[in-house]
Amino acid sequence: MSVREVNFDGLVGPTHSYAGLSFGNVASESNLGRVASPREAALQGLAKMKALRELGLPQGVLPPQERPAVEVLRRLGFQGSDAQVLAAAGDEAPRLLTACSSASSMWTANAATVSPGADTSDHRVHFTPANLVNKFHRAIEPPTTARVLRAIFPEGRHFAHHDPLPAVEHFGDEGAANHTRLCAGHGDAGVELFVYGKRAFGRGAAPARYPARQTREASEAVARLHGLNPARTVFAQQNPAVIDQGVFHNDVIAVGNENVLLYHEDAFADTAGLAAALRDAFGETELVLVEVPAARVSVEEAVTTYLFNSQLVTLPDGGMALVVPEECRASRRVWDFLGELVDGDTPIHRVLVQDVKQSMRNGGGPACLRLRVALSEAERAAMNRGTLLDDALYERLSQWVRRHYRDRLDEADLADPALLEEGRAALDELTGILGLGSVYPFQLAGV
Ligand code: SUG
Repeated sequence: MSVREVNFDGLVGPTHSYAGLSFGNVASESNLGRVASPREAALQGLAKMKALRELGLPQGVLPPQERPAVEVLRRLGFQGSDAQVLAAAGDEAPRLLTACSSASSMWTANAATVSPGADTSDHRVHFTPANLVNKFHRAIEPPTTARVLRAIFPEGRHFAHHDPLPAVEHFGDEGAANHTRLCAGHGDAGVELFVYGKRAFGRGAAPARYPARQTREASEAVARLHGLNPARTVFAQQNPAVIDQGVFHNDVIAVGNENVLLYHEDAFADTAGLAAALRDAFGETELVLVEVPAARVSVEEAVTTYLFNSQLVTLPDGGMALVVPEECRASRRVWDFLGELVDGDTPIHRVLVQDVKQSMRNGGGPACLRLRVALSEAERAAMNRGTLLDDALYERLSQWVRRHYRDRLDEADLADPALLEEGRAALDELTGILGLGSVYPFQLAGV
């Protein structure tokens, strides 16, 4: 098995907080103002990475971003020393400071869309960082995301990097959260499924209450940039009614792996049309479509438990496991459903429960926290391997978190210049640990 899927999880950053920044994301809005524990959040994330590695799966790490984003505050007119910029923003525009402090880059499913070499016309792995224009606190992520991805996967023979799409709503792009790759095996040419919330210019159906964060035009542009085969590329609209119930990304209501797609009955605008298009694009290979009826799990239960925001992974000895958040076990109906699923006749035979509560309270489940990159042996050899988790790196990162992270953080702490300094010291050490070179604004200033 020379091509393997590597999950790159985002390490939670030292400013993790509950700021109610994501309109349309029910958990984010309802936890506004709760005291957060950046340390616990980062350790929960690391524990998940370790658990996946213990299943025998390769695991990677993506670093957090520099926050508060002082350089963004400067672009918005705040002046003086870094401490003066923070103090002025905290006084005059506290919500702006909060947005510029979000640790939202932890949700690396939104970092980029990735197409492996088996799907692209030049056989390189293609990366397009998501522009995340729908939310200001996330729209400031792409420049650092792009630098980090380039530092890990050097542009050249094996890897191709594109610029994020133009940063306007017309091309709203949320990355892999709305992109699923289906294939016989990770090394085989796949079918890439792009799910969008609406068409630009509001043609056709669109949600009424909450925003559609991904446009069809954005998905089409990414597919073109990556040189995907049109016969093996499928575009499908998300059901606008579920966006209005809090399904702000498709990965909140569907998850796929190899030849299996697990999805809620109400996930798509035209499920029958999508099933036919996928079967057509898949050709000979057997496609397993597992539809969860609304009568078994309601959309509301899907949103509160994040059943579909689980990681569906192929185990080294065959068969698939579903890595679900603890909230699934707390729901009798969802837990019963999972019991039946693993005993049933789909390839999914195992459930692994992970506690990622700190992230869940901001609407980020296990699948949000990881970016999937299928890599051949040669590609794994060509990448920066310092980001691949082994026992030693897990230990080092856990200690690094314990040394640098605060145990509690609320909004009032964000203007504290000591927090900025602590964060920079931590990130400077981290880029050394991961062997990334200089990727942060504070490291690049004056270079
Ligand atoms: O973009 N939450 C993130 C959650 C992202 C989940 N990702 C996927 N489904 N793939 C978002 O809405 C909330 C931050 C706050 O409110 O403090 C936030 O950004």
